[in-house]
Amino acid sequence: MSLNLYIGNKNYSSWSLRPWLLLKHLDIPFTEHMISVGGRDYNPALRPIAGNARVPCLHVDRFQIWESLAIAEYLAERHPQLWPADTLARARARSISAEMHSGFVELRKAMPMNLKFKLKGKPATEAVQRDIDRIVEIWTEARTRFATSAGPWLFGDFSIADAMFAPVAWRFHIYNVPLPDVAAAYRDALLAHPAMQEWYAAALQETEAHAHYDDLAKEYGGVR
Ligand SMILES: N[C@@H](CCC(=O)N[C@@H](CS)C(=O)NCC(=O)O)C(=O)O
Repeated sequence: MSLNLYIGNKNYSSWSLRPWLLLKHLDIPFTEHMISVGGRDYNPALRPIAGNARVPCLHVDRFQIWESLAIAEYLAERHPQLWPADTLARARARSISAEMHSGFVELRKAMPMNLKFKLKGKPATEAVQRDIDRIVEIWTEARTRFATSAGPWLFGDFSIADAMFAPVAWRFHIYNVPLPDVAAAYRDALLAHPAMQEWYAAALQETEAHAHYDDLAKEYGGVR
């Protein structure tokens, strides 16, 4: 069986990071194909690669699986450890993964992933702060109520929920978002994951630039 993962630019494509991280975490061999994406609404060049004309898309042999959460579920069917073993913990992990997949639009718009930056930051608008507060609440509940094993992840052991929130850790880091201790420790654990560091190092090598993302740096006080 061959696995081919189509992803966007590592510097910008936060959706692509999620399944890539899961495959790396599981140490599953796969072939990576990078497609240039600029966050456009519709990109016809992606149609032959993914039914939804978006990346990421996993090709299992020649069968396409698109949408990051659907790819994660496909992997979890083969590697059940990607969801917590306890039924209620698993339900909570699914709730927060789905919430991440469909929500936090204000945070995403205001703080796009752009790994070449580490900015001074600025006070968040009310709507963005609401998203940040909700993420802090989710992380804190998972870490204090559900993380029963010694691992630093939301549910103790690394799960799909961690992959879903991984780009948020970069956003908080890039835009210098102040966090309470539990959330800050979890952000740092995510940033230190070897696969996150591998993605980051590759992103820094990329030369493609998109002004609509890069110009935001000025709004956030420039580089730290
Ligand atoms: N809901 C989708 C979102 C995927 C998405 O929006 N991908 C962006 C890149 S991060 C894309 O393919 N954009 C097309 C383009 O910019 O050309 C998922 O979870 O996979």
